[in-house]
Amino acid sequence: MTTVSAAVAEVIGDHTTEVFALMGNGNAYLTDALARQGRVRITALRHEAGTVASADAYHRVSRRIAAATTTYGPGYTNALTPLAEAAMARTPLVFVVGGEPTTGRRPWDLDQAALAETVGARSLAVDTASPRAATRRAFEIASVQRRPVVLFIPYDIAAAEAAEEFAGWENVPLPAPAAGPAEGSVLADVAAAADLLAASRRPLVLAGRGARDAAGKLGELADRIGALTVSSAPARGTFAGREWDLGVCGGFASEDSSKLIRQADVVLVVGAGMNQFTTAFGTQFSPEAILIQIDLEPHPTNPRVDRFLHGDAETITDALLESLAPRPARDDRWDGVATQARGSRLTFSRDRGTGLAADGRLDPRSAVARLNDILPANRQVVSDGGHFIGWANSYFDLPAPDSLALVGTHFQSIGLGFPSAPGAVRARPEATTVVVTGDGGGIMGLPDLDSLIRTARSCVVLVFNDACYGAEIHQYGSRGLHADIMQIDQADFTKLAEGFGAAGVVVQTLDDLDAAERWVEAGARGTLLLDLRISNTVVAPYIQEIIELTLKKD
Ligand SMILES: Cc1ncc(C[n+]2csc(CCOP(=O)(O)OP(=O)(O)O)c2C)c(N)n1
Repeated sequence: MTTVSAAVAEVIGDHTTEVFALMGNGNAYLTDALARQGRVRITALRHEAGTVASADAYHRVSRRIAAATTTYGPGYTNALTPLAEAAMARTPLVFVVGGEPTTGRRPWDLDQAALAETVGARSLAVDTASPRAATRRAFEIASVQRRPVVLFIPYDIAAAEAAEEFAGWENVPLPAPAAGPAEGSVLADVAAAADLLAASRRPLVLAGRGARDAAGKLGELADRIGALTVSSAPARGTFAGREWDLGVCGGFASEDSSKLIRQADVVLVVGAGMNQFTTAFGTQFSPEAILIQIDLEPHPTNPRVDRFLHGDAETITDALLESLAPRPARDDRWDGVATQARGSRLTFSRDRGTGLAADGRLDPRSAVARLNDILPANRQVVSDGGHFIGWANSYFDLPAPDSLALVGTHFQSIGLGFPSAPGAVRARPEATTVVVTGDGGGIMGLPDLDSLIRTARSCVVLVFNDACYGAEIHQYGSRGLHADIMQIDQADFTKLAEGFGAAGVVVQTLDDLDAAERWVEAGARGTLLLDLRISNTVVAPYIQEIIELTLKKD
């Protein structure tokens, strides 16, 4: 006999090789079936947040779909924060959860479908008649609509016999992707956008994660019209090694790059959501600049957009290339204004600090600048949220697109660094994974430091340990709010890492980073945690911008 859970597991195995799981009453038969069928790799997480966060990170890095699974009730609610993040980030994933019995709710059952809807996910429940078709439909909806889908297996039918399938679910129409403008109007928009780009004196191409497949063509387009290129933080690496690239756009841009970005008169924004980081809270582009956005979203994602082209990046870039005549190649793009951008020299014109800050603690800029030189070039970064994101985001070279997973930024959640890291490790096992977190977010996501250490072949954890919730100190402590609640007792993360079986080093001076050099020389194997005892007196420029904007509003 095939149980409902075994039928669901079969279809999961048809769609993915990766399942991120924590078991309980609601999914015990499913995890059993997955393990017995042996078609997927099951990565065990220690907190349910990690199941969904890892499936999300797996997709962000590999662009392939993964599944997550937890029990019902508290297992499910524990995963709601990363589920909201995945929905906001438009990450396709299937999250299989125990559901209320078909006979009705028990005292401890919640309206789980309503919770899914509240956080922006779709949901459906399997039945005994067509569990395979329902599971297939869940994967289809996730892929077509680019969103997480929660698939409930009602508790009382998890181990019941699954019928031979009948076509029921195939007859339920698949929800269409959100509609955009009609085809003819897109062509007219392409022609208008091409005219604007052709007439531009200082064109700039800004690539986001949605531009990955169009990266080569966008480079061609930039050369054809004499544009500079730049990318959003998560898309860093899109133009790696290209001349005339300004690195990252917005709050994490180097000062020199930022000045040039502000001089662009036409900005072609491709597959970038233009959030507050990319736009540096609205200050990154000249108020006179014309913004043209190409995106899969049906509507512009920022009110600054002047022209919107709905569609996929590659197709529309092709159409633009067809419409744009080459300009004579020039070594002085932007009429000579941008010659410093040649050879990407601007990206790392950064202040490296002097090792220690005035209070005697480590200067984070000096530490990341040295680590950028030490750590293997084949690397990917997984980042938690907090003040510290300014450091790795600004100072680390990344080799290729999708080398930075920032799970948490869409929902503005901290604490998802460790939970998402195992997913990134599974997606790119050959790279050294560099996980960056604060002491606040690190402690919040601590259970899955264990999962990370168990999973990673080559991993460095950087804890920006300033013994406080730094972002809050800078934003609210600086305005006179009581700061006691913003402090964190000095934690020793090396002891925590050792408890989970990894090596750790407390880093108080730049010389202490020699340990990282030795680790790399020895083959960069296993997990090394560097507990960076940084000063909270060095404030990242992007936070400075937030403070200044808030002060202006007050
Ligand atoms: C889940 C969640 N809780 C609280 C916050 C509010 N918050 C934003 S940044 C931050 C401080 C983060 O501290 P830490 O991880 O130590 O990094 P730091 O800011 O010190 O670099 C807090 C509490 C949030 N964004 N998400």
